[in-house]
Amino acid sequence: MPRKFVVGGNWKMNGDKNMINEIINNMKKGPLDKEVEVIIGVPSIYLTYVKSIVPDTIQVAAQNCWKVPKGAFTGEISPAMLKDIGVNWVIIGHSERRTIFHEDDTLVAEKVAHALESGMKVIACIGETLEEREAGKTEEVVFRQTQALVPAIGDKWANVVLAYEPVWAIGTGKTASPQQAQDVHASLRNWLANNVSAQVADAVRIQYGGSVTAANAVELASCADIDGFLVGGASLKPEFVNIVNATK
Ligand code: G2H
Repeated sequence: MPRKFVVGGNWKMNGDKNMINEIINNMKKGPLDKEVEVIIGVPSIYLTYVKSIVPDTIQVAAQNCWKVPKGAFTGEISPAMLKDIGVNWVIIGHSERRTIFHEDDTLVAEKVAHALESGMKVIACIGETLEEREAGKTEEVVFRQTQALVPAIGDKWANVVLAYEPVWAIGTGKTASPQQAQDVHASLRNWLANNVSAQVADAVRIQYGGSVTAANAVELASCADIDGFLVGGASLKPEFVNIVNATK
């Protein structure tokens, strides 16, 4: 079965109500390719507001969550709370969480496991730093990050999208070339075939993330193993519509 193209917008810690209204109005005008799954990652404080103004065709994600349902974890939100307000997707393990907030492979895996057990869908992020790429360790790093997720995901791969985001390409204006991205996506799929199953390798969608824009999206989208994007800066701009429509 062909993999459905999936484009996520990761607003990060950006936006206010005025800006959100503009972004959503622009997406409503679109038109957005109906064959593409669209998920916007919204700051937690605006999730309820965004849910109240988006059409059902646009799904909403949190950008993080904690690893248990409730308790003394000041400042955190749980998958149970997200589900309570109708949010079914969460981005976990973004490199900004891993780097700035020191989330390691183990914590990321625990969060993924709990989110999936709670019935949520997860965009799980992986990717190497520039130093790791230059040391020839790209595959070692992304395989290690993915390996940590395997027991956490168990048999719930249908509810997971992998986002390959080379850290050196995030918010830097430096995009991985289509060949660089395709090579890593193909290696990941091969690793999944050998370490999980051929069925999972074939079915799981792998997004590319890192300075995706309307100008580079079409070429990246034409690569065989790139099944969508996780878009940061450009998801706040009107060009997000063009990125969603990159396979048209
Ligand atoms: C990578 C991406 C979105 P940007 O972090 O997750 O951001 O497109 O701004 O590089």
